[in-house]
Amino acid sequence: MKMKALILAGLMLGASSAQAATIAGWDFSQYTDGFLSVDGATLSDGTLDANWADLDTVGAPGLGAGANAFGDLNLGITPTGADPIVPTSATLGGGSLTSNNDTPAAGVMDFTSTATLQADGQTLWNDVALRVDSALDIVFQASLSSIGQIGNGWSLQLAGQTAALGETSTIGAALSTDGVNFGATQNLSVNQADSLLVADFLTEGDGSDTVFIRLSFDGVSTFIDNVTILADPVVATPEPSVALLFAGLAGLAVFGRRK
Ligand SMILES: [Ca+2]
Ligand SMILES: [Ca+2]
Repeated sequence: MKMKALILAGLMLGASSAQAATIAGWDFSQYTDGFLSVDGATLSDGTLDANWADLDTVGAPGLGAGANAFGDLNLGITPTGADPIVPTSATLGGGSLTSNNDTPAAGVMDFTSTATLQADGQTLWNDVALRVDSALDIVFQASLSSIGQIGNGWSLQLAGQTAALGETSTIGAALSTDGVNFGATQNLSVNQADSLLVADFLTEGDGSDTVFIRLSFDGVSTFIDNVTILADPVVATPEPSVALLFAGLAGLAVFGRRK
């Protein structure tokens, strides 16, 4: 019986989860309307923590406090006050984009859960999207390393819209596992409609606990919002030698109890 239980536990350890989780998400609501400042503080260093993460268990699960351990945004610029990236409520529909609202926590809690977000530690909540006005790159990093897991089936979802009626733009989305070498580039087409954009990286990045996704903008003014990086999180399987060691220790424990 004990051996059966051990085998069953081993099978469960190796099993993958059934559904993709939002590893890290950004709604940009920490930014001040019109300026790259965070929670009313002075201009930041061009980085922003994720404020959504399905696997966050601190306080309210899935968002706010604790979510920062799962993701970082790097704008690639040092904010100066006259930046080509502007948090703005002056979108075509006003305020945040609404596409991709229901991605976090598989729709259980969505990007409109602002009261919960603030109750879980976020000081300000501003109804803004990011407007990108120049040809530049922004890199989003998502990581499961804080909980010792790896991800398979990495993908990106975000809401996108051009800043002027009748305009079209293209966002290139590329994946990296080291933050240096990017590949598997996919082109996302943006138009005046607030639309869900998806880049599925299939097996690129499988088995990695951390991925970097670079968005390359073409210079046409474009809004983005509710950026999410998803994957199937899996408990990292020990190396064979480590697994054998654990099996040996388990055998010793059983033997010890029988004595
Ligand atoms: Ca939380
Ligand atoms: Ca927003």
